[in-house]
Amino acid sequence: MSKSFYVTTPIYYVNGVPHVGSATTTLIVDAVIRYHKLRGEKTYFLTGTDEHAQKVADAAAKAGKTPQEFVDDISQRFVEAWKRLGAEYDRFIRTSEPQHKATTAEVFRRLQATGDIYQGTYEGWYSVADETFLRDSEVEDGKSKETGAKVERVTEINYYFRLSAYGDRLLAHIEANPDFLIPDTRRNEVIAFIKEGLRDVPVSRRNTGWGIPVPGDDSQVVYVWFDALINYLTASGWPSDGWEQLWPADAHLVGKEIYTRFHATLWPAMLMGLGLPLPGHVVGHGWWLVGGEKGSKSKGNIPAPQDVIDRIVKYSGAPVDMATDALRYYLLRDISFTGDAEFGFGQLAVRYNGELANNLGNLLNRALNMLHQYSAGIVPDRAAATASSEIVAAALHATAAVESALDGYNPGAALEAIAKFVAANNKAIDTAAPWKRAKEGNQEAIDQALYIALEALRVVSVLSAPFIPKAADEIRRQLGISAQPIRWSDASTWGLLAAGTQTLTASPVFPRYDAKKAAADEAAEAAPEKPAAQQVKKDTAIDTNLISIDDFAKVQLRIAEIKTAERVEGAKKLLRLTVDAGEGEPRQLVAGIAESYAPEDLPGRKVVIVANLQPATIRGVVSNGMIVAATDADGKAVLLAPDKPDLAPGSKIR
Ligand code: ME8
Repeated sequence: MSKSFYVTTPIYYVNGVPHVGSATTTLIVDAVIRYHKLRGEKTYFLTGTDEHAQKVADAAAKAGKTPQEFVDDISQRFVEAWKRLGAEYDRFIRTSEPQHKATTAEVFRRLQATGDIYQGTYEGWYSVADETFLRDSEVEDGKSKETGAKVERVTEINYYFRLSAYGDRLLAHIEANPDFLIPDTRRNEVIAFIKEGLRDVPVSRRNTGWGIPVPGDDSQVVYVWFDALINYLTASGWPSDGWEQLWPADAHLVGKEIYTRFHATLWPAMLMGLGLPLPGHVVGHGWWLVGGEKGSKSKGNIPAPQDVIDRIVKYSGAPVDMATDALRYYLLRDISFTGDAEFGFGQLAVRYNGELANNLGNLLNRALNMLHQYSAGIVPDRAAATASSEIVAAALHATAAVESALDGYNPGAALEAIAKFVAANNKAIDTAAPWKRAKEGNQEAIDQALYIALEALRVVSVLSAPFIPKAADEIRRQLGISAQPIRWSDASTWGLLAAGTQTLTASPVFPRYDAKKAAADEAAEAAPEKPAAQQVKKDTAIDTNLISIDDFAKVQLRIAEIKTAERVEGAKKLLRLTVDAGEGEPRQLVAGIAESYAPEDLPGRKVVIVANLQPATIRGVVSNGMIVAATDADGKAVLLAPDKPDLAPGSKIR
């Protein structure tokens, strides 16, 4: 039997309930596994809970429960949360299970037999919050220098693991397998950590009644991290027959704080000691920050996934399934692998409205609406005629980009490629302008434009299925192809959408999220007693949701010169502008400045534009970017101009 593609999440501590941080790692694995499943591969997705921590026993005592009662309850909360998020795991492992206890004892015995585990006395520091032993040099003022967590002095008869013997072998493995550690920045960190010199690590603690007893020595329990890492092997069934169908894991996905010390050093060394193959990849992502600090269970500063879903439902009116997919989208789109990312409802709204409601939702809506208007909702016979369209090449390009991103465990890059492909399609419809062709009576041109858009949406339904599975199904339902199962290979075959397919009338998959109302409600909740005047002032306060320099660098601000300006018919506030942004050809923008500026005063003025904003259609006019303006005390727009009037259009603003 062939080996399954096997990927794991960390097993989460049950000292608190699931939050959007733990949800993110689970969803990354879910997206990767779904992608491999769609490719027809045999897959195995492992997640679960880590139950023997000291902090879990402490939390149980605080709740007035026995540790076992406590972990049974919280573990179930993880099961439920992952089900609600659509995480299709194959096994939910719990370290309090008999099978895991037996495997851990077996690993311990084997490493004792080879001399890799030996007896020694440990006196030093232990941080319960991080469940980590620390050296004197890692402690300052009773706290871990790295995490700030409180430490306690412990003296216990202990067992050690001979980690110091594995430095050279680990370095050799990392060298020989350049993609073992992902991303590169973490690989460099690990190499530096190992080169500093590895020391043997304690692997047991005094038995206080909670944990897996050390085989043959009931006075000790196995150190929780040693026990926890073994879960990945337990799930394979090792050492019973058949374990090679799962082991080695193809990848372990983890957050950065448990990367270097545990998953990239201790765990591979343990496997080397057992003579077992190492996992294919260890992939580490950064943290969601909340107000600049790591979001964590113990601080309670990070929302539960369900709270975010409820909020999306409340402010968009989306059904729960679509709100769930919207949360999946945001977490997978914006989690950073090289740095950290601020979790914020503002940014969630930007992604939701910009990429789901506007970009994707709009493409589906307008393509179906026009198909119903011009062709009774029936897919035209235009596959052959559209095969030379630029969109076909773009579809292949997007598919390749999504594959390479997912092969590298980078869902954000995959979603970016999909969003670009959808935007290219919106642009292609604008250019083909079926509504104009209708006035000319050119049905062939209409059919071609609409076939391209609908077929592109079919491709998008395949590419986006690992990330937003319910929305992908909904797109296919509206396209009239829900009876056909999704297969990954169908993304790269143009023309599969059959002529004559009866589509449904469009209904918005992602209704707009009312970010203004959400922000207003939040402000009111935060300051119910404040007088109105003070609340107005809040508008000018600097948002404390800090962004990183990398986030800022994503916004391309440019100097542009206004060439023409005219009012948009029927819209009091809007002007249609063409501007020279140094690109050779002028670009068209729509700006809400008609109440502050007369069109005839504008040509020749230099302004600042956001050049890489996704195109939007405002009152039927396409806007490629946005002019930035300040607001004066009366609420009027004030354009910003460079200090040097002859500054060339296209000049970058940093
Ligand atoms: O460390 N941002 O469990 P844990 C992003 N039991 N991801 C986050 C996050 C945040 N703010 N907070 C948590 C443990 N995570 C051990 C693991 S594995 C053999 C044992 C995610 O409950 C991230 O994946 O503290 C992180 O590594 C994991 O949850 C830590 O979960």
